[in-house]
Amino acid sequence: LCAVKAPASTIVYTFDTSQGLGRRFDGIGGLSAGASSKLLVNYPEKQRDEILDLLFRPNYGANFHILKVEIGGDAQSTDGTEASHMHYPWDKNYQRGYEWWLMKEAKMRNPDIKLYGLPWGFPGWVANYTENPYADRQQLAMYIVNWIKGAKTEHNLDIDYIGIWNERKYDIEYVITLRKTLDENNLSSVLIIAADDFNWDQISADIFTHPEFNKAVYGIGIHYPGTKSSVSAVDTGKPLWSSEDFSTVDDVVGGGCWARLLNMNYVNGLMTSTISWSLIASWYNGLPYSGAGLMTAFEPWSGHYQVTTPLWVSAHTNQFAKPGWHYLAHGKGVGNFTFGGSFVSLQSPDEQDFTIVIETISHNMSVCIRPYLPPYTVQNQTVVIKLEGPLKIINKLSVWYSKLSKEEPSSMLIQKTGILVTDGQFQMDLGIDEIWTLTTVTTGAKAKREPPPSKPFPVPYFDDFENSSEFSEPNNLTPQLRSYEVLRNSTTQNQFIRQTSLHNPVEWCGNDNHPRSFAIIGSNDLKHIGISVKFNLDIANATDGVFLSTRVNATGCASIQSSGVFFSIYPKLSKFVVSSDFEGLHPLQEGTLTKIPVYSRWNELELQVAGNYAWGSLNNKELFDINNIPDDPSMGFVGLGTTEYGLADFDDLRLFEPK
Ligand code: 147
Repeated sequence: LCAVKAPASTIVYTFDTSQGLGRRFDGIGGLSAGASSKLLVNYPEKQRDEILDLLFRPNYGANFHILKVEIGGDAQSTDGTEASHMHYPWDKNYQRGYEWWLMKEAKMRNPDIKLYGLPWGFPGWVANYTENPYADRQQLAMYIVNWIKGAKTEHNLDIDYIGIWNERKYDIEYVITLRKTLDENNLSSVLIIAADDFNWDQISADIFTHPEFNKAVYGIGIHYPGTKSSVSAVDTGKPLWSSEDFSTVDDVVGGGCWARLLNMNYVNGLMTSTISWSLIASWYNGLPYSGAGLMTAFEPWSGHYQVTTPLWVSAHTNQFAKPGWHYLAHGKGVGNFTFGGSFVSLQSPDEQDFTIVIETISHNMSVCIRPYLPPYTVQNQTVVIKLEGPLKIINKLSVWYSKLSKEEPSSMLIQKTGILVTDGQFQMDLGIDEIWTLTTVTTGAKAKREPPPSKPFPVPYFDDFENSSEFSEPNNLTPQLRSYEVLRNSTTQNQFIRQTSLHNPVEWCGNDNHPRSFAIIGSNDLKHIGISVKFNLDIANATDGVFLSTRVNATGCASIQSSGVFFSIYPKLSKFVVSSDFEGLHPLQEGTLTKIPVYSRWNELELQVAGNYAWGSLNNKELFDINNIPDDPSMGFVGLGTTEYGLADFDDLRLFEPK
């Protein structure tokens, strides 16, 4: 005999707009920050367009409402550095990096998408070479306003929202100064979200105590709130946002995490926007937080990408509700089901469209990277939904369905037969780990894409940077400390890359203050590998030396702790050092560069590593040939850099099998 589990009793849920609505919905978004889009820009055009369509094109894929981007600060911001628009006080350049490009691609596909900028770090000068960016508040405000103005004048992009300093302290006086400076520059439409940190009560208290600060702050944005806000935050009356959330690997559980957040951030916390770090995991696999995006694309050389669960989860909300819609009131279309799971409902401003999003994701299928998720249960249940008041006229709802599963392939964003609503009422059987969108919107669609197969990073590899646009970041080469960009010699027309920053930035990591600059390339499993590059130090403010490395095993905020093989040359000291660590604290061999001229010319530096052997040369003169390379780490990225503050030019970067 099989015991049939008694179904949980049917509960009736009433949805009604006649007593008023809930908060304004501000939209769901993704973050391109921390060099998270580094590899995307380098994809073949066909796949690049497919990916951008999947992210931004309305009624196609994720259909994001908000694109939040880093305002580059020449500082490590998770998986690399992003370039500043003002490396120096005298410098202004709005062609660097990939965020301008990404914002334009997003706007091209969806002119209604909202843009939000936020700095992680800053070039040192912004803070007068202190660690405090608020040392000169007006200078910082102008630096930010310049970025917003550059977006408009150089790219015709209107920035909608601007932040303070990612996950670091805000300064009340600065926020007021920023508001004033925006207004003085005809940018009153740019709204301040503060302060992208972790504490609802601190900023709420400051809003209540400082009237000018209160006026300056449009909305409160908090990171990883665990679906909760606070009484004081709600009492400010300001829009409350989860302005960074998720950070979870984009597998099924990541999808479950994202589905739960998109509903519960409003149900539990009255948050009207949720923004994922990251939009797309488009940095090398093996860098920090690999795969923590709403989809993945880290193989520009093959064109391979992965359309993952969280992308389709996004579509359940994003295709069927828009910023400017309103949530229904709690208890009248927003809430928790008695036997687990949650529902939100949204209505368009003209009251013509109506959408319900239901999720019944179980605890183990919805764990995010942070914060801790207390246990809860979800059961199979039958629910009756009663549409009352003005909603009673609805007689049909389109249905989109997803079922998350670890055992079987999940079915994502499947259109089901529509529900016929009779007398404002219908019944549904809800299973576990499901997402349902019930909507009057009829434009929903699911894109179908066949990405090409995955391939390893290609070796041999060569880049002379002639095919990059000037001021862009070098393809694939990912700066970890300070900034590298493509430049053109106006006489010879030769393109090369330059390490551009002269000082430590105001850091975001808080531990990577180091005179070396550093950029990596390849893949984290390169074992036996050669790297060579041309370099030129015949420039003003040049560094004292440069280096090559292999088996780089620490990146992101941990870059300076990397082990591996590091071959540094110091032409002014006429010296070279081979060390087993980034900082050169563990030398394996040292020697002199006697009689090898380095200045007033391009030079060639080469390093090869195989097993415990390493050999290196400068301008084809062998400098060392050693056999005591440690076994550990046995593999890693390859890299190049400068040994000191200062500029250096590089060209003709080559990776090859060791000879
Ligand atoms: C955030 C950053 O803002 C992102 O750039 C990215 O690094 C992301 C990765 O999860 O996280 O930084 C955080 C780092 C640590 C915590 C929260 C946010 N934490 O431990 O609570």
